[in-house]
Amino acid sequence: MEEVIAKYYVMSRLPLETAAKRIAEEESTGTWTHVSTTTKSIEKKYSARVGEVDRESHTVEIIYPYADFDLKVGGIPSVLSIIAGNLFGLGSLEAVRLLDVTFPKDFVQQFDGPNFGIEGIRKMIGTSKDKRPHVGTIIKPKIGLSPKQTAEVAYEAAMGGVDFIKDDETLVSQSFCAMEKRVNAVIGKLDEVKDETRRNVLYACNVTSTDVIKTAEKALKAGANCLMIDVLTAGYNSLQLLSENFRKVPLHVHRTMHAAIDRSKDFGVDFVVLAKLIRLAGGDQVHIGSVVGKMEGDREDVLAVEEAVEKPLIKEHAGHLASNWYGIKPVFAVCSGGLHPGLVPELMKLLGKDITIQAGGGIHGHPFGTRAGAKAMRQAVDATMHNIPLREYAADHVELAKALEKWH
Ligand code: CAP
Ligand code: MG
Repeated sequence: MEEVIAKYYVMSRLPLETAAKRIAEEESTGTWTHVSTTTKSIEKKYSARVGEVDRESHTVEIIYPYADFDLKVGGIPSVLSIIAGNLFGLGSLEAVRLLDVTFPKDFVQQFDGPNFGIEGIRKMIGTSKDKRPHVGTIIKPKIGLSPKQTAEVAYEAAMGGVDFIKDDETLVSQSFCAMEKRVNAVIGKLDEVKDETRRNVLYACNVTSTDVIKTAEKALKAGANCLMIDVLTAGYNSLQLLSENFRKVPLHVHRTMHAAIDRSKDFGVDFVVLAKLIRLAGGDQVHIGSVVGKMEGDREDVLAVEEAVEKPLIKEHAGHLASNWYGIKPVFAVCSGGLHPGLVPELMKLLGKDITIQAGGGIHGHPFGTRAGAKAMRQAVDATMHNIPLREYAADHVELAKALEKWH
C-alpha cells in the first residue's frame, strides 16, 4: 500500500461522495473548475481518490498517492498542507474534521522517530526493571522565579523523588530567568541530588524559539540533559531538527495550543493525527491528556492517543485506522494538568504504567512544600504498584496523608 489514507468527518449540503471528491481534488490535482493544464497522466499519477464512505458516521477516507508527498525537503509541514490544508476552508463543507491518518512503509521509513523512546528514557532514569510510572513536575509558578529560585524548587522536587522536571510552556529565556543561567543553576542542583541519592533526574529546558538549533546548543552547553519544545507553536520542523541534530538528549514535547486545533468536534484535527506526526518527527515524551485532571479529554480519545504513540502496531478499531510503525520507537506518554496523588490509582488503571504522571500544583501546592509534595506523589505510585489503597498506605506515610486531606 503506497498510499497515505486520511479519514475525515464531513457534514455538507452536497452528497457525501461529492463532498469527499471536493476534498480529494482540492488537496491533489484539482481546483474548483477543470483546467487545461491538468493532463490525464498527471491525474493518473497524482490525483487523490475517495475510499470508504460511511453515511452513518459521516466519515470519508481520502487516499493520497505517496508520490504527492515530499518528505525530504517539505517534511511534515508539507504533509499537513495536504492532509490538513485548504480543505477546512471549503465553503461547501459545513463541518470537516481530520480524524486519523495512516502512512505506508516507505513514508514511515523516511523518519527516524524518537532517539530514546520509552526504554531509552527508563534506562536513563533507572526504571527498566520495575517499570513503574515516572513522576514528573512542572516548576511553578509558570513564570516569575529567578534561575536560583528555579534551581531550589528543582532540588526540593528531586530530593522528594521526582524523576523528571520541566519548564512550563511559557518560559523560555525571559529577563527574570535567562535560560543559560537557569539551566546551569538547575543542573548544578541536580548534580547535588545525584551525589546525595545516586538518582539521575532529567530536566527538560524549554527551547521553543525562533532558532531552536542555536537555543538548544546554548542549553546543552549550559548542561541540559533533556530538551523541551512546544511543538504546535514552534512547528514540526523545529521538533524534527532538534531530534536529528541532538541525539544524545531526550526531547519532551508539550502540546500547548492543541485544543485550538482539536477541541471542536466539527472542525479541526484530532490529536491522534498530531501525535502520530510527533512520533515520526522524533519526540521522546508527549503530553496525551489525563482524563481525570483539569484539562478536557474523553477517556476513549486519550486512550487512542496513548495507543498511537506507544504501540508498535495498531488494529482498526472504533473509527480509528490501522497503523504499522515499522520499528519506529514508542513515545513515553505524559499525563498532566490538575493531577495530584489522589488521582494516581484511577489514572494508572486507565492508562497503565508506561506513563509519566506530571504535576505542578499537585506537588508544589502540598501543605508541607515541594519536597513533601513530590514524596506524596511517589508514595501514591508505590502504593498503586503494590495494589495498596491510598488511605491504607497513608496510615504510615504522612506526606500522602496530608495530600489526600487537601485534595479529594
Ligand atoms: C500542568 C501544566 C500543563 C498542562 C497542559 C499547566 O500544571 O503545566 O501545561 O498539563 O495540558 O500549566 O497546566 P498543573 P496537557 O499540574 O499545575 O495543572 O498536558 O493536556 O497538554
Ligand atoms: Mg504547563
